[in-house]
Formats: sequence, structure tokens, C-alpha cells
Amino acid sequence: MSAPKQPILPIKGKRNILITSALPYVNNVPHLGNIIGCVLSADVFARFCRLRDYNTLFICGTDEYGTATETKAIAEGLEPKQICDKYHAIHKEVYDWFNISFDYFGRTSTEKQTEVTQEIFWACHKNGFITQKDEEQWYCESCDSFLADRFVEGTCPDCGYTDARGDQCDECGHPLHAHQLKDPRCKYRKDCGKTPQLRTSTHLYLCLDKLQPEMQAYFAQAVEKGVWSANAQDITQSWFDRGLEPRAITRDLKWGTPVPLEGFTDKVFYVWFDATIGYISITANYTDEWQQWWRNPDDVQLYQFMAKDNVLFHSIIFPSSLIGTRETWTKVNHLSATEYLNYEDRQFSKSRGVGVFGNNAQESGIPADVYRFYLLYIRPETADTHFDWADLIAKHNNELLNNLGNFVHRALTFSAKFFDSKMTQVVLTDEDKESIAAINEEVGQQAKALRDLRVANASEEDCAPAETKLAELKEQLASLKLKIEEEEKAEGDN
Ligand code: B3M
Ligand code: ZN
Repeated sequence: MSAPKQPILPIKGKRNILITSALPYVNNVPHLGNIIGCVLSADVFARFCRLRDYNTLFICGTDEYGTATETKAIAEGLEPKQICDKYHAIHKEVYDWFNISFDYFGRTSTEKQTEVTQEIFWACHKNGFITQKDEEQWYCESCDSFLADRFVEGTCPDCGYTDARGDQCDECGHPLHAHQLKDPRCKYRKDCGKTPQLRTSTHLYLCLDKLQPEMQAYFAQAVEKGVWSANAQDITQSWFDRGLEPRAITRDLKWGTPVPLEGFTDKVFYVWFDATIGYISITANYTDEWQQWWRNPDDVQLYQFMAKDNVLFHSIIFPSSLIGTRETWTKVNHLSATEYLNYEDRQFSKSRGVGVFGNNAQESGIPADVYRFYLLYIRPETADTHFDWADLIAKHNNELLNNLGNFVHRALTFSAKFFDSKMTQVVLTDEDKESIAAINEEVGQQAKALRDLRVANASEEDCAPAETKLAELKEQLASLKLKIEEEEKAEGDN
């Protein structure tokens, strides 16, 4: 997406709303769970804000660095950059089809990403929030690569299962450290299987422990003033309760943001350290005036949408790295995290191909608005929900078609038939005024639900009352029609 000539910038004295949805990994086609988890929820909120005439900027893009991209590149026989170009275009097409109203959809593998990430890193480093630690890691000579935990298999030290993965044994369920595996085999490439060696590698860590007191103070006031989903609050609080520890921010990979510190220049930043910084660099690719959004906590409210497994990175790690710079940054004020959307009775799975993926949705012949409506209806707002075809059909027929569709259709045909589709001056009766007041009350409730980021509630809230209202309106229309017919008849008789 090319940046516009006239970018949207904050306006002093106006409500300036910056909205982000989690940056989807570039290595796959997104499925409906990803769509509702971040982009669609944020889209509805962005549309709401624009309708309210809030000055709104909605930013997203593909998350392109890290192991996932490297392995996809190996699997497809392409370079990581080629994988990113290919899948970025696919993502963009899927979101366009779903009518997601991004103001800018960028990507993380850019020069701006390197610039902003390194700047934040240097500031944290200067302020004493970066430390180092040695780690023992498997290295495959044949693949010329350090192996991420899930790319090593071997024998579980606890139960002796011979196909345990480096991060966990699927047989006994014990979490593992990869270096504990016996008889390790490399899984980096499908056909490798060679025995890796343990090597020591020194990594950089962000001192979350030192930042904890400031982080807790920031979190307390953010939750007090802003809107945070209950799961986001609970997850964040539970990390504080356990006590924050220094966290590794570098990896022995090639495809990532280069680490600029002497002695570490053969490493890259861990994708989760700089992915959230992607919001800033994507905005910087949108406008040179990006600092007006991101270094302006007094005039900007930042709303972030994501699935619950992304909360830690947005509520703790990202703000910590910004606080660690000792500079002024816009930090998350409102955080909305969804639970999980399952597919029928299973989990969506990219690797096993379970679920409805962007391309399936497009090919299904069902309009995007039907998916949008149903996904919002079942948005996993407070508990996991599941996508169910029979339920989609029922909700479509009963709610969307019968209630909303009929309501709009009848109102339009009625106005065409009796008023030549023109709005004329009307004198409101007391009864009309009462109806309008009741409708406004309803609209107010929905606006409140949306302001509180209860997106599913807002789409549902109108259904029950709307049914009663619909029945009332139908009655009123019928009696009006009767009245007009009588008048016409009387005129004819005269
Ligand atoms: N790419 C995870 C995901 O797609 C991750 C989010 C990054 S947000 C900065 O679910
Ligand atoms: Zn190997």
C-alpha cells in the first residue's frame, strides 16, 4: 500500500485515536480465527470512531521476520524475502476482500524497522537495561544453523519417548529445555536428521526485572483510565505476580533486524522484541510525521487489538522497551484481547489445514459481509467460541436476513411506494417522538458497548430489542398504510 500524499495526523484538541491490530505472521494464509482475533475487531472499532468523527488512524501490516519465515522459505525453495513478498500480497488481498478499512497496511522487513528498533535498543542499552547471558544451544553443522527448540527432536529425559520435540514431550506432556534431549536429531530441514552439537552462544537480555516497578505503576493507571479486556488484565497481572525476569531479545538467525552491538552483529533481534516496534515503523513508512502519533501520549489514545496469546508482548515487553529508553512515547492505553475461535469441534490449524482460510472464504461464494456479521456475532469476547456452519446459516437467515434485511427492505419499499422515495417534511406526533427517543436510547447503548470495546455485544445488543422494535414498526407501517389507503379512497370517492 503506498502512503497517501495527505496522511492523517493528530489534531490538537481533537480526539486522536490510533488503532492497531496484531501484525499477522507473513508465512501463511490467514484463517477466520486470525480475522476475528485482530483485524476485524479493530476494523469495526475504527469504523465506529470515524463515524463519530474522531480523528482516527488504523495501522497494520505483516510480521515478516524470524524462524517461521526462514523455514517456510526452505520448504518452498525460496529466499525469506521472496516468501515475504509473496505472502504479503496474499494477506493484503484477503483483507481487501474482507473490507478491512486499514489506513495503511505495511510490513516489518523494512529499513525503518531497523532504524527504529536499533534506536530503541541503543537507548535501553545506554540506560543500563540490557544485559548478557550465555546459553547452550543445539547447532546443526549440516544446516549451518542454530536450532530453535522446535527444530530438534530426540528422546525425552523423563519418559523415554523417542520423538519428543525440543520444547515439549507430547507423550508425557513435560515442558523441556531442548538441551536436555537425548539422541537429538535436527529437524530444521525435513530430510536433515543429523545429530546437532551443543554450542554456547551469548545473548542479549532486556532487564524486565529492573523495569517492573515502573511497569506496574504504568499498568495500574492504564487500566484505571482505559478499557482493558478482563483476560488482558489477568494475564498481565499474573506476570507481575510471578516477578519479571530478564528476557532474551536476540537469536542466532539470519532473517531479522540486525543487532548493532559489537560482538553480536552476527545475530538478529528476536522477532517478538521488534514485532511490536513494527507498529511504529509501519507508521513511519506511512508518514514522515510518525512521531506526531507515537511520541505524543498527551494527545493520542492508543487502542490495540489482538488474541490473548499476544497480550504479554503488548502489555509488558513493548511498553517496557519504550520506558527503558527514558524518552516520551505513546504507550497502549486500551487493550482488547480475544479468547480463541475454534472450528466446529476442533482448533483452527494452519499446519493441518483445519478451518476456513482467506482463500476458501473468497471461493465459497458467500459475501464477505456475511462472514463479517457472523464472526462479529460469535466474537470470542469473554470465552472461547466456535465457528459452526449450521449456526452461520441459522444466524444469517434469522438475524441478518429476517430481522435486519427485512426491516431495511420494507422501509425502503414502503417509502418508494407511498412517498416516491423522497424524505418530506413531517410533523412529529408525541408517539413519534417517543419512538425516536427509544431508538436513540438503543443507539446510545450500542455506542457505549463499542466504546467499551464490547464489539460482539454491540452487534448482538440490537437483536433482541430490535425484534420488538421491528414488530412495533411493522404495526405502525401497516396502520399508516391503511390510513393512506383510506384517504386515497375518500379522495377517489369525492
Ligand atoms: N505475528 C502473532 C500472530 O500472528 C504475531 C503478532 C505480532 S503483533 C506485533 O498471532
Ligand atoms: Zn540439520
